[in-house]
Amino acid sequence: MNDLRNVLERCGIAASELSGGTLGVRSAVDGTELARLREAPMTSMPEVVARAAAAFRRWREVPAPARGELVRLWGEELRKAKADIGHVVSIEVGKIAQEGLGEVQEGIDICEFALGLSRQLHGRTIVSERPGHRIMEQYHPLGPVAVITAFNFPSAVFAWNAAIALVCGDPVVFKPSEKAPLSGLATFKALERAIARFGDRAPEGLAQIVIGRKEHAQALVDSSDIALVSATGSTRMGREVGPRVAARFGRRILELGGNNAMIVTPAADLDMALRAILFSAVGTAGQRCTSLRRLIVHRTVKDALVAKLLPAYESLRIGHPLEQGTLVGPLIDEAACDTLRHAVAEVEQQGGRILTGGERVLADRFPNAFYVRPAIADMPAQTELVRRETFGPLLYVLGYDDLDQAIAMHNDVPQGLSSCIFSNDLREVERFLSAAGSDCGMANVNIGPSGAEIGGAFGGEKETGGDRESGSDAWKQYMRRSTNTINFSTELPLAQGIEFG
Ligand code: UN1
Repeated sequence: MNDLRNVLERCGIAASELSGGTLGVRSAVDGTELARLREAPMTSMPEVVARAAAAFRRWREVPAPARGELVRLWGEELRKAKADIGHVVSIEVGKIAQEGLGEVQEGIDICEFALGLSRQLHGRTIVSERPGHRIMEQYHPLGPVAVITAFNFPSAVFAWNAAIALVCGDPVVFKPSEKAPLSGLATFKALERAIARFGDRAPEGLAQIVIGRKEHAQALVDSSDIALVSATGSTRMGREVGPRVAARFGRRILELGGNNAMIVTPAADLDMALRAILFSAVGTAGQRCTSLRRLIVHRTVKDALVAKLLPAYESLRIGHPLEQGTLVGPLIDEAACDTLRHAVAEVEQQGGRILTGGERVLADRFPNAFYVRPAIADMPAQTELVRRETFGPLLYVLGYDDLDQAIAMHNDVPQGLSSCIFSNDLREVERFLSAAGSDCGMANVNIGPSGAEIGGAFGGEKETGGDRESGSDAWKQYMRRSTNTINFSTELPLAQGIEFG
């Protein structure tokens, strides 16, 4: 506990900030209360938004490459604080050390990406049908961006959004998950240090954090001064946020549920598949949006693969996430454990069989925390249970006979985030990547569905929300496009050849 206090202090969070409030923060590792943070009064929400709107009017006039300097400094601060923030993530949400550090590294990576981007916010030049005319497009800053994040990536998802928003000229208002506000706060403090180093060109209110709950998020969602709401969480949350933002014609980026699958064909390297399955199904205790949940295996290799998987699952070291050798930490809380236990109980009701795992473990050592043994369930078909996202380490195994049948099964779920195929057969791989293949936002070959790099666009289709964030051209959603037609002739010809008068 004292150790954590020191780490938090090095992250810029004073001891006085950690007590006296109404938002209790618990460690997923052992259930101890880490802090009682003060929530932003609801009456302050209009001021928060007004400050962001005022900051926007100044920030949009700072040239983009100068804005890039700010994210460069943020990246530096994150580098310096990497071990500390990673530690906070581990203690707060229970990620193993490597994954806590990896999360901060995603933040560093996106800062570097955004720095380069700050000199590449290009529009196009378009030929005009009229003589002496030219058409061009420009991308302008959009306005304040609200970033609403989930517990499972309490640091990185804020960084993905904020780094891009800031170089695009948009102030940010960050509402971290109430289950993981400390990791968010530590990441935010690093941004504040960067802003202090950046100096006067950063307007007051450029980056704000709102510690609070659902109603705080709702106030941002409903505010017409918030130009873009980027929200990560459940499909249930997205169903509420999407229509509310749409009702005021705001923009939104929704990153919702995933039900990610791997197809393993007879042409797969099974040992590689095995390693990929382990990381993507049990990493972060199965609590990534991109976690592997469905294994669709050709019947000729299914038994062989399962025979390799079972001993690997049974030897997984489950425990305190910061102990050497631990591969699986705790679930976030009791509710998550109950959901998993219910799903495990439903497996048999739906004609399946639990092959291993699913039980709570370490309850003696950690009576107030929730560790489970990762589970594998053999399912006769893609039942209602399998089609639903259960946010934990429960992997369904399904058999298939031909690839098109496997792809149909793969796509026959409401979610569409990430997917992959293990095969060394070019035809199978290309079929999976083709228009008739995986319908997900991400489709991988010979790697698992999780652990995407920041350089690609991240997001998915269907109930995942349909939007993209992070790399590639996802930045365009954080800007508004202006199409400009310029006449440098002495005539005034009309488009479409129209004669007027
Ligand atoms: C999430 O689970 O919300 O691709 C984000 C991954 C990570 C990000 C996951 N880079 O698994």
